[in-house]
Amino acid sequence: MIDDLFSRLDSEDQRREILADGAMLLHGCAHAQAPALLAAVDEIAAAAPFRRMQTPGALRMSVAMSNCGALGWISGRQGYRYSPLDPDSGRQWPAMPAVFCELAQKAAAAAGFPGFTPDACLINRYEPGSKLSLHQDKDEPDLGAPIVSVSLGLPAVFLFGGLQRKEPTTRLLLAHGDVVVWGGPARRRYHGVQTLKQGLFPETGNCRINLTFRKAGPPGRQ
Ligand code: MD3
Ligand code: FE
Repeated sequence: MIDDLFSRLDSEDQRREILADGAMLLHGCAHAQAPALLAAVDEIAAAAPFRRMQTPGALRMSVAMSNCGALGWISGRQGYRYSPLDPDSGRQWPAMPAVFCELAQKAAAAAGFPGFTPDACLINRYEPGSKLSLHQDKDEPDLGAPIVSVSLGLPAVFLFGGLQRKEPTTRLLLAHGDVVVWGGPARRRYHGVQTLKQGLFPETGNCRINLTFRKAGPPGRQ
C-alpha cells in the first residue's frame, strides 16, 4: 500500500527530503489524491464553514479554519483547545473522510511513524494576504505522535525555526501536493507561514488549503 502511494517517489520530481531530525518532506506525494481531498474539504466546509477565529488577545486570525474528526482545534478569548463540538453549530465536527485518514497514516509510516491514527484534522484556508505567525503546536497531550501536513493550492513560504522563538528560521516553499511529517524533536519547533501571495489556482479558488493531521486525544489510546 505504501509502495502504491509512493510509487512515483524517486522518479520525476518525486522525492523524500529530510528537513531536520524527525521532519520529512514528501514532495508531491498527495498530488494524485488532491481532487478527492479538495472535494472532501468542500463537503466538510458545507457542514462546518470556514471561520476566522479570535485569538486570546481578541485579534482575528487572517487564516480561516475548519476541522474534521473526533476533535477540532478552536481558539477564542478563553484560549486554545481541542473540542469535540463545533462552537458555531454546537454539533460534532464532520467525520474524517477515509481518503484523509489513509493518506495521513501512509505518509506517517513512510516517514518512520507506523501506527499513527489521527483523531483531528485542522483545515487552514489562506487567501492572499493571510499569514500564520511563528508558533509551537503544543495543545496536543501526546507530543510523541507526529503531525502530518498536506499543502493544496497556491504555494506558500513556510518558516521553520528552532525550539526557542528567537532562533533563526529557514524558509521552505510548500507547493500543491506536498506532504510533511513532523515528529520526534521537530514536533516542538517553532514554525509559521509567510503572507500568501496572489496567484492562480482555480481548483482551490485561488487560495491555499493546508490539512494538519493530529492525535489530539490522550496518550496511549492509539
Ligand atoms: C512543525 N499550519 O496548523 S503546516 C498549524 O501551513 C500550522 O497551515 C501551517 O502550523 C500551515 O498549526 C504549517 C506544517 C506544520 C504543521 C505542524 C507542525 C509544521 C509543524 C508542528 C510542529 C512543527
Ligand atoms: Fe502549527
